[in-house]
Amino acid sequence: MRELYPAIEPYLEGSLQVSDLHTIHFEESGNPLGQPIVLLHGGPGGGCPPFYRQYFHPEKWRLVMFDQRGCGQSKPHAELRENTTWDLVSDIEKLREHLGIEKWVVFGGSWGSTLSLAYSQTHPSRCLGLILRGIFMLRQKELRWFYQEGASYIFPDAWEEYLKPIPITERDDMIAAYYKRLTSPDLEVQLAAARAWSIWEASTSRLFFDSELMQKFGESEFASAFARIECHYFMNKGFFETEDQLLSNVYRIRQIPAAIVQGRYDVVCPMISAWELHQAWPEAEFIVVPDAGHSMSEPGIRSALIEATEKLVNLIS
Ligand code: STX
Repeated sequence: MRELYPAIEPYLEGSLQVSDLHTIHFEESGNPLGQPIVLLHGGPGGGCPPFYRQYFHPEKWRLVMFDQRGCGQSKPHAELRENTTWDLVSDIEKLREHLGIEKWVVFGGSWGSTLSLAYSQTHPSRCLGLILRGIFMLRQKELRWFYQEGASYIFPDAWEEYLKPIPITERDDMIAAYYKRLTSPDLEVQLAAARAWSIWEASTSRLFFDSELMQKFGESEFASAFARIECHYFMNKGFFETEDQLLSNVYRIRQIPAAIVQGRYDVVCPMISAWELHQAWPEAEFIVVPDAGHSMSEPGIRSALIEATEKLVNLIS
């Protein structure tokens, strides 16, 4: 089993204005002369906690992390305007150019895998490699499973709490019902919905219940960005042109060295999506962790990610 690398501090932090409205916060850590890698966090709306740095060998990598529009330390907080997948793809390019990086490895889990696929399929020549975890392609069947019916059969107790803010008459479309509340002018209504939405995801992310995660997801700052931004992207079907866009465009990235890491018991992003991606992209290394759920902190996932990252840096160096 691989353990996290020791905690490190960034050697550079900054913000980049990416539109009239949005400024994103970024940082660099590790080795300024190492292989460049960009980490795309989940949600959308999840932000980058400092421990994410510890997945990367600090002498081998030049790690770039940033908070996507509206979350973490990016401003304005929880903003939904000018916030689409394609805005984020263009932010990644702006950041790459700003930092003077020609090509980099792209590392992303969950929504981070969605965005990694969208980015690499748009700018394949900028990608040295891809490490994807907990595959999510934002299709209706994935949203339906987690937010409407499916995951509810595995976590009926947590589901009860997720149902609570929504009256019975509106429960046939939970995402739409949540969207209404998450964008309500009444901030109390917004916050109650944001907390319940976020706690549902925290309750189901791990094989074993984690009270620390529950606490973080229940905090109002975190929950309002996470829930509002996720729900906004899901209402808009990820801003994709077709349901299967990320699968149909795999041909654009097949030549890029890649690893797909998936927990067998991932309830948030069930393995069917990783499996379909693997079938469309047999060249990518496919690693199924037999005793893990969704979270990148689970021991088996953590270990597989560190190993895949180590293997890739040796391949490209
Ligand atoms: N959203 C899954 C996702 O991307 C459907 C995600 N879930 N939790 C996270 O991201 C964080 C741990 C980044 C908050």
